[in-house]
Amino acid sequence: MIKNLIYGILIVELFKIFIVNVFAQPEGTNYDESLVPQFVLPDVLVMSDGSPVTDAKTWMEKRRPEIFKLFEQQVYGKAPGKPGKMRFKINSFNKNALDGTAIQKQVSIYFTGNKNGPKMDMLIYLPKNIKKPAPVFIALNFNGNHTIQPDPNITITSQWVRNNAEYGITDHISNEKARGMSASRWPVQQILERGYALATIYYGDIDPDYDDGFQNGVHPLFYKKGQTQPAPDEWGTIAAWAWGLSRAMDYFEKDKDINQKQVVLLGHSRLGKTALWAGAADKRFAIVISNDSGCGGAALSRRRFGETVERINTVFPHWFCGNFNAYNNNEDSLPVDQHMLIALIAPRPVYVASAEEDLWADPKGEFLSAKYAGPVYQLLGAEALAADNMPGPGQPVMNTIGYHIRPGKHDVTLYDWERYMDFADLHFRKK
Ligand code: GTR
Repeated sequence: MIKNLIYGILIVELFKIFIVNVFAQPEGTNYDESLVPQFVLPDVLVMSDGSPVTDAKTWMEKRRPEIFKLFEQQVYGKAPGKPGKMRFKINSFNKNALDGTAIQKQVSIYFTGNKNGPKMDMLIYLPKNIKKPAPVFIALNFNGNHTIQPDPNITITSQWVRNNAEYGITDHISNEKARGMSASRWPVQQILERGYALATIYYGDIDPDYDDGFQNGVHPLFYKKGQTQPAPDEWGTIAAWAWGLSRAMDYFEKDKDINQKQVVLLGHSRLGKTALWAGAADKRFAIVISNDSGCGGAALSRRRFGETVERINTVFPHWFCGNFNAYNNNEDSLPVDQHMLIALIAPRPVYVASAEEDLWADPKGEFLSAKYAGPVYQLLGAEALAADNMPGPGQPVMNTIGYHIRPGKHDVTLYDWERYMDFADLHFRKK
């Protein structure tokens, strides 16, 4: 009897290990450094016609626009600009939030100015005892604003959300139980204590994260007459999320509590890819942080280590623009690689972070992008990454470019946040 029970448990455990491994390592995934192919990266400081870029003016006026356009046309897709009419509505204001330690605001941002039209809802926490306007961290969230804190005042999103049996979400509609479910990734109290405000928006308000042929979300708002989906060089979902972040920035420009010159944009994973692209596209973001962004984010595509271009385009066909499919299994013909995405942010401070066990996101490829963006930072009078080789776990490197790898899994932890606040302190409070 007991023997059978033990056998039973053993079989279940073995099955679990099998499942975890099958999903973590789709067939053909390379996790072996010695199998990373030889490759030559496009030179960030050489124009497509071969002419070298040796001064800041040529970078800003020629090479940067050239690279930006390549990312637009070949990777993320071109997004529309700021809509002609927008409207902001403060839905709630609580000056005694979090046991009286914080101010909480909830704001709706209407994309077309129409109060019944599409909108995104922003949740803002402001520290109480600092001189306003406050520097702010902004980050999109994966499950709804109500999931970042177990705070009963936060409006539960009515948008489509990912199902999650543990929280009783089975029909893509969130609920009370989900309040605070992602709280470990959002150390609100610590952020406020260090004098930063925090703003967040549910990414599904901008575009729900599934492939529906671009019928929901913000894409249809901008279709030309007769258009039913974006053209191959027009915005996919990552570019749409990035566009939404720029609309958040439009709002900050009107909010006197927020220091619009000190906006730190942070994103994890697919939202780390989004943060980098949003930071490249919109120079109003003062600091950009990529947490475990991996393929299509900070990791070099040409390394083909962990997640690859083909795999990401297959599993998430809505994230990038149609043209990006041409590089499936064909990374060497990309006219860009991801170090050039980071270079687009220069000379603004940028931070790339990895996790030791997050091989799927290729920590070394993330590090190398931060490193190879260095020559552009130097050309603009800023500093390159102060490490030739990858630092050890828990040994952050910070100047204009920051990098760390921490022990552990694909996640956003308090350790990550603490380093990001150190980095923001370094740049905002150095004078
Ligand atoms: C994975 C995807 C990664 C990363 C991650 C996430 O499934 O392959 O590129 O974006 O999801 O966003 O959590």
